[in-house]
Amino acid sequence: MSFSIAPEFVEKRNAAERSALDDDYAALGRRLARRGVDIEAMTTTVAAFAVAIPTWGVGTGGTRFARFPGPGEPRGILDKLDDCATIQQLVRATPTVSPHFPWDKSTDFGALRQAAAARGLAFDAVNSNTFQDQAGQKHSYKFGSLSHVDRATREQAVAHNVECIEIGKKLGSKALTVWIADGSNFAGQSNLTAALDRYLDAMRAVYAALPDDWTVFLEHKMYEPAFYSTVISDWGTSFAAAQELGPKALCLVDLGHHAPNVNIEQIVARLIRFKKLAGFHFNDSKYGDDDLDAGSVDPFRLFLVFNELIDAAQRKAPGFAPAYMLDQSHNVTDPVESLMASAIELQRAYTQALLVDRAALAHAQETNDALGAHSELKRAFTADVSPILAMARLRSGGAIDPIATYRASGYRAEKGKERPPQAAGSAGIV
Ligand code: RM4
Ligand code: MN
Ligand code: MN
Repeated sequence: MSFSIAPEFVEKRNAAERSALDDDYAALGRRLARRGVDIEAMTTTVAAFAVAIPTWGVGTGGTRFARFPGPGEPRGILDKLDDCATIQQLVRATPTVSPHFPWDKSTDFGALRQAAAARGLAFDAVNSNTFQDQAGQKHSYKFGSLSHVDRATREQAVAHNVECIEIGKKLGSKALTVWIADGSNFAGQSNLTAALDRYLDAMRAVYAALPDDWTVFLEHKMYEPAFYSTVISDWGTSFAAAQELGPKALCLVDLGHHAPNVNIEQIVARLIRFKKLAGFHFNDSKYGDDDLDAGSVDPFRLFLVFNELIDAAQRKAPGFAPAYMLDQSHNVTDPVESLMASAIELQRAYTQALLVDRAALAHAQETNDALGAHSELKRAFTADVSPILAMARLRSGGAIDPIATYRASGYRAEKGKERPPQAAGSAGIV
């Protein structure tokens, strides 16, 4: 029997923290009521917020220099599901899991779907991987995959993506995320136009394999592992490609995949405007694709992204239904703790964005009151909404303080005993 945190343990911790929470919640409720905001309605909305956990996020990540594995790392997809279920048990905002293939390959995907359901989880978008060579693979991706100069290599990459769709159908997914590492390291190495043409041609074949109710998410990234140019380098290229492919192709925004100082929230607004926003890979960054924990470097930027999302949701922007996923690499923390903290940070930004008085903001904008408009955002951003988040968790059966509860449960130490270290694992991004 593998260890899991007993519900009674969570209840006991909650009971000890309950009266302080009730106090803080009542005080915040009074404060919000003065501005005509009903805290109860807010808590109900916040309790419905959900973000998918990436299976590769529950393993310890690494850099190109080293990886420092932690104790009790997941050995395969079932262990990963156990960790995801623990996150969901305590946080109650992460009911889905986004798998990556072939990392999460299984011999029986029907059984895998049931294994997830037995843990209260479902599968979100499936991710393909043509950025690594797999054992026994005929053609190497060293010089690209969907945009490779060699047709047979491109066909192999297309076949892998089609296989991911087939797997996703068995898992109950409705979307495929395609990120390619294709690009070049030297000026002149690649014909920039021809590489994009080959990508589009290959993606047309992937697109053709999508079931009617599926979408494909195109994920752009400016650099790494290719350092001179990447084929799908930015949101403009992603948008143009999605436009050419058709209505089922949408653009995914990974927060770490942009040029420094780019206005990400404006990109989000543009994609919403043109009905091409697929959703997000949330994380945070200081320099590039750092894959740091969401909200850990620039929580204001995260808030501004959610500000655009709430704006779109409230004005019922046509075609607006973004998928929320985390995509992080946890190198120095317990991944379960990082993912819990990140899900809470997203929920916090979401709640703060809900607090923006849209009518007051619009009035300030229309009267050219720049500071008034900005102050409206800052007022919402600086509100401490923690009691709403904790109450939403408590009412959904989660923990008032997920990280403290997790630490006190001894989960990681138990997993350390159950899951002896492996020589090489599929966990994490290395
Ligand atoms: C990439 C990108 C993809 C993720 C891989 C592991 O930088 O963010 O979404 O699948 O990393
Ligand atoms: Mn990503
Ligand atoms: Mn990335």
